[in-house]
Amino acid sequence: MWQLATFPMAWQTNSKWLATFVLWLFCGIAESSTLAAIERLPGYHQLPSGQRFQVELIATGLNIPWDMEFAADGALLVTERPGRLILIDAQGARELDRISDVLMRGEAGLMGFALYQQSRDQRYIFLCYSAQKGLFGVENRLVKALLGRFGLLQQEQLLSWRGDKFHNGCQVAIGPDQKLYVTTGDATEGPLAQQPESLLGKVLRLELDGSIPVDNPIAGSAVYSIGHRNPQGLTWHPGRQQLYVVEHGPSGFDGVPGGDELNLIRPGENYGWPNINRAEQRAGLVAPLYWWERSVAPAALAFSGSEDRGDGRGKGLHSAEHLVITTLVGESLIWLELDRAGNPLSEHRMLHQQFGRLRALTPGPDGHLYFATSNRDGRGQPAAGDDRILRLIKVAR
Ligand SMILES: [Ca+2]
Repeated sequence: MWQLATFPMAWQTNSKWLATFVLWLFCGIAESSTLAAIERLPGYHQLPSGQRFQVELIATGLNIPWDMEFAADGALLVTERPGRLILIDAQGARELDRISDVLMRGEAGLMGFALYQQSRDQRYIFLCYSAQKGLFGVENRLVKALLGRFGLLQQEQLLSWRGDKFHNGCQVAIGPDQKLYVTTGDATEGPLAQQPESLLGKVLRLELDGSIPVDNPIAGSAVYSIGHRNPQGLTWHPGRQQLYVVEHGPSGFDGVPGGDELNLIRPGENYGWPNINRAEQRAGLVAPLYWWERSVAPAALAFSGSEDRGDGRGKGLHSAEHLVITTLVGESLIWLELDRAGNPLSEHRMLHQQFGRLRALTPGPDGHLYFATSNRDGRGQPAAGDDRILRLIKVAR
């Protein structure tokens, strides 16, 4: 008998990955969404290719949503930076749990997470958050827990490292290789990002039990790449399986403001912070794939699939794809068009200043792109209903 639980995990995850991508590729006007919309907002948003979108409101009244991911059963999980884990399903939104030792200070708090469906009945969550260390210190923690119907069970700390009021990174995702990837910030001490023995200013890679993968670039170390300032978004190209990371550039005290980066991450490479910035070149350091002169504060990113720019039948050299990036300062969804080799071609800003600061972002199992505002984070101007979760719906041209 056909049972999902009997398939090996790698098959399930890779196929889910592919299914999401394929759905997004081919759904024109998909209405098979699992989450009911509160309302479809008036107005259309168009890409230069002519593809049109509308925005639907999914949830209101959240408090600084930081990360979102759909579970295998179609429920949407959301972290709120003050420490709550929210579950949204067909019955609406409810608090699933509250992480008791979260410290919210400055930019710190409960941040990224990733889900792992071990079997039909057993699913895990990996959480990254800040906690108090000593009297005045901040520590970031990576915690694994069983995700039960009524909250977290069997919490286990896999790793901890020094945090700060600012620059904590703290995004988590599981790669197509079934490893756990975690971003860490420089905790406002740039030179630490250049020290391979420090866990700060890095992309880390771990096994799902917290041990160090044997094929990591530095033997016995979780460090996967170095020289990052404050990376908070990561995703993989669904076909090439390459890792893309966005990070915040300097904000004045540590360099000329601006210079936010998109990097293509390769194991063992040095992405240059704080020694190079923007398009500067230096031997042994990797310049960004793309960067922004004026700060947009890129928060999260996801691939959207192909947009046919050619003859309408998906043929020829004109087929391209987009990386969609939420921005906080930029208050928009950036659509970065890439050619087939992954080189950035053009940038289009959508929803500019319509919803304020945008952070959390995830593709849905319905093929739509879900994103959330971050207007209650102390740097925004909350509107009625903020913070909100929204979704972008493709509509017929
Ligand atoms: Ca995540």
